[in-house]
This record gives sequence, structure tokens and C-alpha cells, in this order.
Amino acid sequence: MQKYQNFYQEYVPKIEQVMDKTLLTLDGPASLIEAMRYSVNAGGKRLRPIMTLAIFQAFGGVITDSIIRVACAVELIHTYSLIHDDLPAMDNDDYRRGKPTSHKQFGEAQAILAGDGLLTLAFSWIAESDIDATSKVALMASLAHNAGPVGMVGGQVADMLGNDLTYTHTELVGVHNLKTGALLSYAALAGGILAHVTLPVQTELKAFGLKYGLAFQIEDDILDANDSVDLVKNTYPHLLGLAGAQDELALVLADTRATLATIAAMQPFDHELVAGLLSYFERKND
Ligand code: GRG
Repeated sequence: MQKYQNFYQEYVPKIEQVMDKTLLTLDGPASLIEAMRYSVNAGGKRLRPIMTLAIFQAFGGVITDSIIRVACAVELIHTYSLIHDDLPAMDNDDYRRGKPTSHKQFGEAQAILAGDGLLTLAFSWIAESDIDATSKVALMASLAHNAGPVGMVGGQVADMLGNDLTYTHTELVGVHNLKTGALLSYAALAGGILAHVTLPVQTELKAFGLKYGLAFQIEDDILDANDSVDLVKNTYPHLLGLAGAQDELALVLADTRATLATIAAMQPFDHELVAGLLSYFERKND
């Protein structure tokens, strides 16, 4: 756990420096770049690039600024999704990470375009990097798949359709896997692709990220339920009760840890560093 905490303390500032330095070199309209930088620099846990970098290093990779930029592509996609999710046509939120949302700060049109800019820039950061061509294509294909209509965007649609439906447990897992799990699954896989692990290990890394994402979403549902009087439809506490949701979280976390054990039996890696990613859950459930 300490190993991961040290890694996190070291790399979050580097992630933020590389992202902002690169955004500042963009030769686009100043107002657009300002809106993109506003949301990218608004804070956040940086969990997705941290996951990629921790897994990359755990399999023997040497982290450089170039690798950090590639790892941050998923953070750009995550940031765009939050900007668009906050828009009046979706969740209509005024604040995100303690600051006015992009559309509150810059207006709706600029917020939509800042999101569009981040979405497309993510692919440039991979395509224009100095990594080998095979890894580039694998990363871009997987990111497009997991962020798009059969991934996060599809999950957001299913989530919105849920306003008029009550999902079963299986359906709820499906929605969460797409909306939240898909980007985390990509983040885990990306670390493996960059470290050139075998295809079977890549498959298990994808599974690790997906399970981590499900746990992340159950945790988010539980935290929201603790903060509100009414249980929101299509959440774990509503479906299973608060105690049932806690039990489900414990089961999913055990399954997530088991996947790391499966990977360790296939290829040696720094298990302690990657297992540290699960400290996100331990802190809150102590
Ligand atoms: C608009 C295409 C589109 C997609 C939106 C990500 C998303 C899909 C919606 C955001 C709302 C939400 C609660 C999503 C679940 C995933 C989640 C808990 C996101 C927040 O991620 P964190 O906690 O955020 O990593 P920070 O601020 O730390 O980066």
C-alpha cells in the first residue's frame, strides 16, 4: 500500500504537468484551449492514467513523459465525458470538483466544443507519440471501442433510458460496466499493451479494470445513498439495500483481487504496486 501511495504522490503532479504543458502547445483558438485547460486542470483523482502507469511499471516498463502523455489520453476522454454529462441536456450540474461546470463558466456551445476537442485530442496524443506502431493501433482501437457506442457512450444512453425503466441486477451490472467500467478496463489494458505483455495477460488486465470499475460504481452508489434521504432508482442500494450493496462491493472486490492472483500465475509483475490501486476502497470502508 505504501508503495502505491508513493507512486501516486510522485506521478499525479507529473501527469498534471505533462497534460497542461502539452495543451499549452496547441495551436488552436485561445478560448477553446482555455476551456479545455479549465476542465483538465480542475483536479480529480487521475485514477485512470495512474492505473495505466502503475500497471506499465509493474510489468517492467520505464515511465517517460512520452508514456505519461499516452497514458493521459484516457483522462482527456474522462474529462470530456464529465463536461458533457454536466450539460443542461444531461445532468444539468452547476458544479464539478468544487468549481463551476464548463457550461456555467464558458457557455453551452464552448463546453460542448471543449468536450469534442478533448475527445479527439486523446487520439492525437496516442497517434503522435513515439511508441511502436502496433501498440499505437492496439491502444487507439481499444480506446475507441471502450469510449464509444459499445462502451461509455452506450452506457450513458442506457443510464438515461433507466429514467423510465427499473433495471434488474444483471442489467444494472451491464450499465455500470459500460458507463464506468469500460474506461477503467481500457486504462488497465493500456498499461499491459505499453509493457508488451502477452495477449492472455491483456485479457485478464481488461477483466481486472472492468471489475475495478464495477466496484468503483457500487462504492459511488453507496456514498451517494449515505448523503441522501431517498434511495435513487437503478442504484445498488435501491436494488439490494445498503447492507446488500456493501456485501456486493466486498464480493466484487474479492473477485478483482482474485484476477490479480490469476495474472501473477501467468506472468510475474509487481503485485504490491497494482494491488495498491484497491486502497481507494480500503480508505473509505475502514
Ligand atoms: C456524456 C458520453 C458521456 C458520458 C458520461 C462518466 C459519465 C459518462 C458520467 C459521469 C457521471 C458518473 C457518476 C459516472 C460514473 C463514473 C464516475 C463515478 C465518474 C467520476 O469519476 P472519478 O471519481 O472522477 O474518477 P474524478 O473527478 O476523480 O476524475
